[in-house]
Amino acid sequence: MIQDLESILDELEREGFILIPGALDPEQTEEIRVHINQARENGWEEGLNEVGNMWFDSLLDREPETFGPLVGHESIRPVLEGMMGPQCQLRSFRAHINPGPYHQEWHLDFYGYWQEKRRAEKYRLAVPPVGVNTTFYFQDNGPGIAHLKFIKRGHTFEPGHLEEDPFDRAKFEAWCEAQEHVVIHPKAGDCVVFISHIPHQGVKEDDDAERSNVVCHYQLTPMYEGAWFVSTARGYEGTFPFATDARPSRTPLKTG
Ligand SMILES: O=C(O)CCC(=O)C(=O)O
Repeated sequence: MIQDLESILDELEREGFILIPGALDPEQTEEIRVHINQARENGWEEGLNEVGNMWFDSLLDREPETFGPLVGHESIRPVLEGMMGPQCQLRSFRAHINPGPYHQEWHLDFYGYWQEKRRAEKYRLAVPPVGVNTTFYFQDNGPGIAHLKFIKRGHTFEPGHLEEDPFDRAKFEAWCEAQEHVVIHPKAGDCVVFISHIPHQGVKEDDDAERSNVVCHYQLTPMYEGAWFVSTARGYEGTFPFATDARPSRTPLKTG
């Protein structure tokens, strides 16, 4: 339960992330953990990449009764609403399993953020798009098991080389390694809320540990199809979890 919302929002803005302990109760955590594993047994994954991340993009559509409650989940709703209000839009929904060794590349989910920000500055009415991740964990990521690492306040400055050489991974990794880091150890049921353009990296310290998570990406303004983001947008219909109809109800026109 969120106690002091304003200080949480301040921390998210200042540090680029916050950890909400116990966002899911143990029953819901277990139910979703089991369904993610079943999805793998069913062969529903989109792929397994070279750093050990298996991803699933279809679970919200396949099993909305299990996965739907994670969208704008009541435990994190005040944070999402406090940051974005009714314009908060679900951009994409992706589950992950790390079946074996896992050492994620340093990355920004919203790689194109700084590019879009520069673009927006050229136009009088344009505002840069921004993204927020809510990543739910289904196992304990304690020391010796796994962690999530951020570049300290890495949402406030542009990564070196990203503008001139966006595809030079070695340069980017070296730059990220040279920065100051913050390491966190989310537990089963915890949710990490973070600004989508903060550089981060998930790692398994114990190759044999079971590990899975679900990431809901939110955005504040619709982004054009080509914006450089880690996942593909779901589209428009049904993607505003907090919006209510703002139109005043119709009153008859006066005549005569
Ligand atoms: O903990 C992890 O494996 C990394 C999570 C991640 O990349 C994300 O939430 O976008």
